[in-house]
Amino acid sequence: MKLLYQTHSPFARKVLVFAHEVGVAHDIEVVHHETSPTRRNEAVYAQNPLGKVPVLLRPGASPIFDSNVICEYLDTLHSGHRLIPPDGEPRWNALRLQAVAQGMTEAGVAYRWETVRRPAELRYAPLRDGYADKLNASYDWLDRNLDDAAEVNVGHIAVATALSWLEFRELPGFREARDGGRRTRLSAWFDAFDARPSMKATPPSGETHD
Ligand SMILES: N[C@@H](CCC(=O)N[C@@H](CS)C(=O)NCC(=O)O)C(=O)O
Repeated sequence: MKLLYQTHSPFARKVLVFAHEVGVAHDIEVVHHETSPTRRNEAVYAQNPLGKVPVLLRPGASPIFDSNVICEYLDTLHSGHRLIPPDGEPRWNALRLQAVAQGMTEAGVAYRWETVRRPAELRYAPLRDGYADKLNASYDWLDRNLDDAAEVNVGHIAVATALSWLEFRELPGFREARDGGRRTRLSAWFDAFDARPSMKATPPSGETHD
């Protein structure tokens, strides 16, 4: 299989960390692609009408895209412990956690448009502040609600890769709360997760090309 990837995409990294965690990374050839809504990448558009990575190319089968869907697929390729719990509260907790992570990453991308990516005269500060609110509220929610005692699941992978990217891009930080307090539980959980071999094997790097 080939994974259309980007070394600085949190969504693509989520998929690759997942692949490492379930033991299928050795079956995947990682191919870096630059993508941006302002710079069309024909090779990516040929596989995904949204022009976004990650995309998983399977021999003799159709491409799969969106990190959530690729993770679902990868979870069918192994016989070990499922990282997407099949049913019950563990499933809803894992998927809810993944949804928060997706939303944080999307808010982070949007925040960057309003701070560094858009030409200065087109930036809109209220929108930037609105996205910062979403990030801070999500960090607070995670500090209270992250099920750090549960077995590793897709939600944990999504949150860890999101937080790592938010820190890599120096976006509003998750360690310090706005009232000056520290989100110690979330920080400790992240630092422990970040030490896993799957995270160490997939360090983020590179700049965005718009
Ligand atoms: N919901 C998608 C988001 C993927 C995404 O936004 N990828 C970014 C890279 S971080 C991208 O390729 N953006 C190009 C664009 O927006 O045109 C997923 O979870 O895979």
